[in-house]
Amino acid sequence: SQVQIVQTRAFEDQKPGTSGLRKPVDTFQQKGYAENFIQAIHTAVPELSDGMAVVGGDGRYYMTDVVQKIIGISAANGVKKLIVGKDGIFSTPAISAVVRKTKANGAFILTASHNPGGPKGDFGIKFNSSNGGPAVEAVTGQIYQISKHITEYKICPDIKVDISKVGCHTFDVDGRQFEVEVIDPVSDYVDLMKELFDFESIRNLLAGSKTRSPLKIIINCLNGVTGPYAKRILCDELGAPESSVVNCIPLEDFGGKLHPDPNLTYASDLVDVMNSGVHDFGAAFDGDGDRNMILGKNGFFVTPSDSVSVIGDNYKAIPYFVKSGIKGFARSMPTGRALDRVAKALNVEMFEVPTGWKFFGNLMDAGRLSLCGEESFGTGSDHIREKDGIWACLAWLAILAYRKASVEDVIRDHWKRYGRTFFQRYDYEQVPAEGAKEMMSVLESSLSLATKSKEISAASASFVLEYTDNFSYTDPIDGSVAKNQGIRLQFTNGSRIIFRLSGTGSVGATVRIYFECYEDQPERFDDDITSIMKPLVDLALKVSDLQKYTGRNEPTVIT
Ligand code: VG1
Ligand code: CO
Repeated sequence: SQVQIVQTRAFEDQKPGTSGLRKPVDTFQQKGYAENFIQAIHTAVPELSDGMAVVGGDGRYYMTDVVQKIIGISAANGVKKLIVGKDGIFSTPAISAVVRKTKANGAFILTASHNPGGPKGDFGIKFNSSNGGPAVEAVTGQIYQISKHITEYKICPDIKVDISKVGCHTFDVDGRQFEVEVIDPVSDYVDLMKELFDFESIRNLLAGSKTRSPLKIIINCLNGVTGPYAKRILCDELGAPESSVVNCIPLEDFGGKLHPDPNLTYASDLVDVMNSGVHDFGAAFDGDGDRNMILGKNGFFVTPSDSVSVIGDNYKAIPYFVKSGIKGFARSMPTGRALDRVAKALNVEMFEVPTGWKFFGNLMDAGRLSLCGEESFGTGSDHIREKDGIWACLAWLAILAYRKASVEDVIRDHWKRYGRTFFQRYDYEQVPAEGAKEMMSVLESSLSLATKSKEISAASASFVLEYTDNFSYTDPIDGSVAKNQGIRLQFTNGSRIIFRLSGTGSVGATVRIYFECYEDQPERFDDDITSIMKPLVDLALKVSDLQKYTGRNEPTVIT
C-alpha cells in the first residue's frame, strides 16, 4: 500500500472540550473534517508513529466509517499496530484498560457519551494518552492549534479492514509493516474486574441461600455499549438471569427515543421498573459506559455524590482496595462534598479538581489517588484512568454482599454517621452562547463586589457569603494551572452554589448551576429536595439574572 498526501482546508472549530471533540454527525461528515482531526492528533503525538494505539467506541452512527479513516491515516503516519474492538465496539473504560494492559501509546475513542446518536445526533472523537486516560490540556491544546492550520493529511486509502471478525491483518506500507488486530472488546475488561472484586461473594449474593432470598437486579444498558459487558459479567460470570440485563444490544441511534443518559429523567424506564418494588438493585449506564446510576428497591435513588462516598467508606468490601490500600480520594469541584467527610474520618488525602476525568489521571499516576467521582454520574478508581459504569455497579454489589444490607439501609446508615449532603444540578441546554458568556462575566464582577457586603438575599431567604471565586486549579503533580473552572459561592452555613458552562455540548452553550447543602439533623434527611433547595435556587437566579441572559424560565433537566 502507498501513502497518499491529501490537500485539505482547516476548520476553526476543532477545539476539544471537557472530553474530546463532540459535534453533530453532519459536522463530522464534512469533507476532511474527521481526517483533519485524526491527522492533528498524529502530528501532536509523535509517539504514535512507530507505536501502537487502540481504537473503538460506543457503537453510534458514523463510528465504523471513522474507524476505517483512523486505520488508513494511522498506517500512513507510521503507526506499527492498531488494536481495534470487534465491530469497532469498545466501552470507554474497557479501552482505558486495554491501553494499560498492552502498553499502547494512546487510544482513539469514538463517542459522544450520553448525547443522542443517529444521523441527526452527535458524534465525537477523544484521544487518550499512554496512561489510558483522556489527554491532558497541554496535548488537546496542541491538537487544536495544529487543526487550525492544517493543510494536508496522510492516508493509505486502499487499506480497509473487516472489523466484524476477530483476527490479525498485516499490510506493507511503503516497505514498513503495519498491523491491525481485531480483538474481543470484552474479555480483557472481564479479567480486570475479576482481579478487583470477589466474584464468588457477588455470585452468592445474587443466588441467595437457605436463609436469604436471591438479590433481584435489573440492569438497563439503554442500548449503549455496556450491553455485551453487562451480559458477560452479570449473567455469564455472576449467574444473574438473562432477563436481568435489558436494552443490551448497542444500537447506532440507541434505539431512537431512548437517550443513553443514566439519570432520573432519561433513564425513566429503569426508575419505573424499580418503583414497582420487585427488584432490590438497579443500574443504568450511558452510551460509552463510563457513567452509572444506582437505584435501590422501590426506586431509592443514590446520588452520585453519595455513591462515591459510600464506596469510600466501605472500601473494605473491594479486595483491590484492601490489597493496594487507599491512597487518596478526589472529586470534581462541583460534586457534593460527602466524600470529604469520609476522607477526614479515614484520614486520607482529599483532592478537589476541575470537572472532567482528565484531572484525576496525574494524581493516580503519582500514586496519590485510589477513588474518585463526579456529580455527573461518574465514579471510578485507579484501576484504569476513566470513570467506569460497570465497575461502579460491581462496587455496589460488593458492598451489599459485605454489609448484608439493602441499598437504602447502606445509604441511611451513611447519613446517620456523616450527615446528609443534598445536591442538585440545573442544566439550561442549548442557550445562546453569547448570552451565557456575558452572564458569567457579569456575575463574576458583581460577585467580587458582593464579597464586601457579605450578605446576599433572595425572596425566600438570606445567606452570608463566606467567599466567592472563579475556581482555579494547580495540579499538584505537574504544576499546570486550569483557570475559570466555575464561579463558586460558598455560604457560611455550608451551602454552595456553583455556575459553570458545559464543555461537552455540541450546539450553543449549556449553563449548569450546582446546588449543595448539608444537613445533620436526622429528622430532615427525608425532606423534599425541591423545597430544601428553593432558597438557593431563587438566589442563584437572582444574582445571575439568568432569565435575562438566556431567555429561559426553566432548566432543561434537573439531576
Ligand atoms: C460533563 C460532566 C463532567 C464529565 C463530562 C464527560 O462535562 O459535567 O462531569 O466528566 O461531561 O463525561 P461538562 O463540561 O459538559 O459539564 V462523558 O460520560 O460525557 O464523557
Ligand atoms: Co460517557
